Amino acid sequence: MADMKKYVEDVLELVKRRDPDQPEFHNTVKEVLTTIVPVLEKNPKYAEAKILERMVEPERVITFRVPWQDDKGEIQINRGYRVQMNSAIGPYKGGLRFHPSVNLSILKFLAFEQVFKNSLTSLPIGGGKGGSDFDPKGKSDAEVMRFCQSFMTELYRHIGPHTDVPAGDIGVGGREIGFLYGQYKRIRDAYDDAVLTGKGLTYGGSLTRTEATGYGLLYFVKNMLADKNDSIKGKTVVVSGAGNVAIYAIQKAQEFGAKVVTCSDSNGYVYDPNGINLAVVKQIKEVERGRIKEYAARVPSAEYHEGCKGVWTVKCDVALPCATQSEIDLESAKILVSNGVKLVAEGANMPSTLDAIEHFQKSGIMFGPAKAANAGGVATSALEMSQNSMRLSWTFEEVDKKLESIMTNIYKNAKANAEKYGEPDNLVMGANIAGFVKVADAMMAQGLV
Ligand code: NDP
Ligand code: 2IT
Repeated sequence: MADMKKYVEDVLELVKRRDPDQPEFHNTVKEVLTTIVPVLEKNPKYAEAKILERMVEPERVITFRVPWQDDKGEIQINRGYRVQMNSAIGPYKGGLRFHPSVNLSILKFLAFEQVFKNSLTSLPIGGGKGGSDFDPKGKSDAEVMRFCQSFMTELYRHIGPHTDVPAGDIGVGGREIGFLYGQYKRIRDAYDDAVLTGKGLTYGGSLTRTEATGYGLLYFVKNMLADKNDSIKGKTVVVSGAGNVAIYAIQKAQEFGAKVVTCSDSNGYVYDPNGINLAVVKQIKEVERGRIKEYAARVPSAEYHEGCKGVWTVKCDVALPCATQSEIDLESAKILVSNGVKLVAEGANMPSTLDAIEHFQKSGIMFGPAKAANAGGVATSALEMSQNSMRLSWTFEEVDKKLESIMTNIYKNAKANAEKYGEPDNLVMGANIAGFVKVADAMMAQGLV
């Protein structure tokens, strides 16, 4: 039998040689490929068909110029991207990120993750990701609109309800999706509402999509704990971030009876021993688009600390990273473990570095990997597409119920594969294997794609 460890190492070398300047992409490829070796050993057909070499090469990468005019009349030029990674099981699907740090390495990592995440949802969606190095912070609504219109003036030709369906991610929420959809519709002269998800409720959006990633994370955590005859009720929870994912993770955690004591943004974190007052967070972040520092000025029991890394020094039972990639490094993982954390589940995409994950696993911490734990957002996006196609809308309760059952299935599928391949507590391996097999089989069935 061919040596599959060697095969994986060779593919990793190939990826590094081709794109030496893409560390985030290297990391995610390494995370996925090193954990699926047992499946490759059982099924040599994947190596023979060069499935891994195919998967690490995006089907298509588009980069484009985005010129726009700011409120002072000055012309600004940003870079736009769409990475169409894999369409084996459905149209490319995945968010758009607007953040100054956006580059091809980050978008390829996100698109690669998205392929396996979307496969896990059991819904017919392929994987993609896009965005821009545009920074929406401090921009007026009019500037954001002009940027979105210019961005879509190029992007529209590459997307469509049966081709590629973008949504939100960091820096892209309901406001941006509205501007993007308006411009798409003008250019195409068609009410293709299933071309974007995360739309507003008055023009084809789905109830529960706003809440879905955060709620889904907590449904996943509920399943993890239920397997150990435990629940989150009464537990102390540390959450990072104060954006879409963090806010609705906090909301559901509180509903489940947990005490959430932190949230954060890229400047710092707040610690509130009385439990985070979510109405205040929503007012600051969703309404005023302000900084989380404000929270401490409004809530007397809270302390504000500069620097976002300190959030992992707060003692907790459960840690839910919901801000961004690589926010938990080995040092933070060690502090969490020595402070007695029992469970870590990822709301953000790849928030834990590879050595941090290894440390959690070695220490016997329950670990819920991003592509399984945060799949509720994209799953609900797929439900939005279904409703658009059917020209009807489901109630909040209907969508929420479907979301919960999808998250339970993802958990069970990841767990079953972890057990099948001999590492019952390794959900990283279980999720990667479950996600991989479906995409690989679809690629095999479709010939040389
Ligand atoms: P938002 O833009 O709504 O919020 C992002 C939050 O993370 C903000 O509080 C932001 O703070 C903080 N943040 C961003 N960059 C950094 C950084 N470099 N260091 C520290 N904090 C940072 O985005 P979302 O909540 O939608 O996304 C959060 C994470 O969840 C991302 O990893 C995203 O890919 C992932 N995700 C999102 C889904 C969705 O449906 N929206 C679905 C699945 C995963 P600041 O305001 O200072 O920038
Ligand atoms: O990372 C993600 O899964 C998302 N940002 C959501 C993508 C989507 O298409 O809803």
